Amino acid sequence: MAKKVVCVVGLGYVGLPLALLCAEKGFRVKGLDSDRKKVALIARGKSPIKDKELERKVKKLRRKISASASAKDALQDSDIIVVCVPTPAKGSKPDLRPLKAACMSIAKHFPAGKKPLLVIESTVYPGTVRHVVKPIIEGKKLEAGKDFFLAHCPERIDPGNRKWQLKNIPRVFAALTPKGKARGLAFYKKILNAKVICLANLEEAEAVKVVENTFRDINIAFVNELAKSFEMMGIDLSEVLKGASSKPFGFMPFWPGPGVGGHCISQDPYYLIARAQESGFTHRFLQLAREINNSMPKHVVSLIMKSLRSAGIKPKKAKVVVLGLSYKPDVDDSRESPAIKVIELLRRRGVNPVSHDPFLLKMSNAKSFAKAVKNADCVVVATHHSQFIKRLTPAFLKRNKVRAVIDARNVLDKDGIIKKEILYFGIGR
Ligand code: SAJ
Repeated sequence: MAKKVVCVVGLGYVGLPLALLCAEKGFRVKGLDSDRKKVALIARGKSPIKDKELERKVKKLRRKISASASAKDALQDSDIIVVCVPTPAKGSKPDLRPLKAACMSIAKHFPAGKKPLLVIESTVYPGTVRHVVKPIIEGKKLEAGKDFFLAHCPERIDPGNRKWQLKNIPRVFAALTPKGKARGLAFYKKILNAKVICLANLEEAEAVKVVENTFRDINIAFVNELAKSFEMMGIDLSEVLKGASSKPFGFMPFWPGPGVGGHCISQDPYYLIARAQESGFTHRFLQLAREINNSMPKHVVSLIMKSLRSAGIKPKKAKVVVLGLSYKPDVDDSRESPAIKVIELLRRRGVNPVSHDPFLLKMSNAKSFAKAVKNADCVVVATHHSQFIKRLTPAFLKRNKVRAVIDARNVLDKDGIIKKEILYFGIGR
C-alpha cells in the first residue's frame, strides 16, 4: 500500500493536510490545484495557509509532495485519487462546478493502466457521487467497479482545533462496490489513527456530513434568535447558556454571534435543502435557521448605530473599528465571514469603518491594532482572536478613549467596561 501513488485534487484546508499526512505515511504524493501560486508556494516548501503546524510540515515534506497545476502530470500513475475541492453554495443553491471540473480533469487524464480508487471527500448532497461524479468519470469508455473504484469519505476538519486533527478524527466511509470498500478502508486505516465507520451506501455517507453541519447551523440559529429576544427582555443570554451548560446531559451549548461564516456550516444546509426539495420536501425549519443566521450581521449594524446615537455621534463622522475579518478566531480564512458582511452593511449606511485582523493584514485597512483602536468611537469585536480578548481590557479601552464597544462575540468584560463609562452592547447581553 505504502508505495502507491496518491493524487490529492485540491490543496486547500482539506487537501493540503491530507497530502501531507499521506506523505508522512510513506505514499508517493502528487497534489493537483488550479491555483498556480499555491502550487509554486508548496513546491518551495511554503504553506499557502497560515498555520504553524501546516507551515512546518510543508517545509519538512516538500520533497515528498509533487504539487502541480497540470492534471496530466498530477494524475498519471495514480493508484488513489482523493478529491477535496470546494463545494460552495451560490445564492443559496449548491454549486457543483468545482467538483464537476475536477471530475472532468480526472476523466480526461485518467491514469492509464491503473484501476484507481477514486474517493470524493468534498461535502456533497446525497446522490452526488452516484449520479454526478460516476457518469462524468465513466464517460463512454470506463465502468465504475471495473476500471476504477468509487467511494465517499466526507472530510471533517475543524480549522484551528489543536486536539482534533485530520489523523485522529473519526470518519464515515462508503463505496459503490465491495472491492472499492476494501481498498478504501485499507487506505484510510493506513493514514488515520481513528475509527472509520462504514455505511451501507454512498447516500448515507453523503447525508452524514450535511446532517452534522446542518445540526450546527440550526443550533446556532436557535441561540441567535434567543439573543435578539433576550436583548429585549434585558436578560444576559451568555449567563443563561453558561447556566444551562451545567446540565450534564441533554444540553449542548452554542453561542450567539454576528452570523455563521466559513465554507461549511453556512453552505452545507443548502445542499440538504436543495436535495430534499428535488424529492418534493421543503425544509422550512432549515431555511428559517439560515435566514436567522444570515440576519445577524444586520443586527450587529443596528447595535453599532444604536451605540452611536446613544453617544450622540453622527455615523458618517464616526470612527468605527471592526476587529477581526476571518470567520472564526485564530484562523486566516475570511470565506462567508460575518465581519465582511457587517462592513458592507456599514458602508451602505455611509459609515466607512476601519478594519484590522492580524491574520488577514492584507485585507485590513489598518495594519496596527493600537492605531486602529485609538480614539475609536465604536469598537466592534467581530472575530474573537485570542489576542483581542487579551488586549481589549476596560482599562485599555478607557486609555484609548473608546466611546462604545459592540462585543459581537460576548467575550469582553462587560461589567468592567460599563464601570469605565463606556457604552457596551453584546449579542444577547
Ligand atoms: N459559530 C457561532 N456559534 C457557535 C459556533 C459557531 O456563531 O456556537 C460560528 C463560527 O463563528 C463560524 C461558524 O459559526 O463563523 C462556523 O463555525 P464552526 O465552529 O462550525 O467552524 P468551521 O466551519 O470551521 O468547522 C466546522 C467544524 N467545526 C466544528 O465541528 C466545531 C465541523 O462542523 C466540520 O467538520 C467542518 O466545519 C467542516 O469541514 O465541515
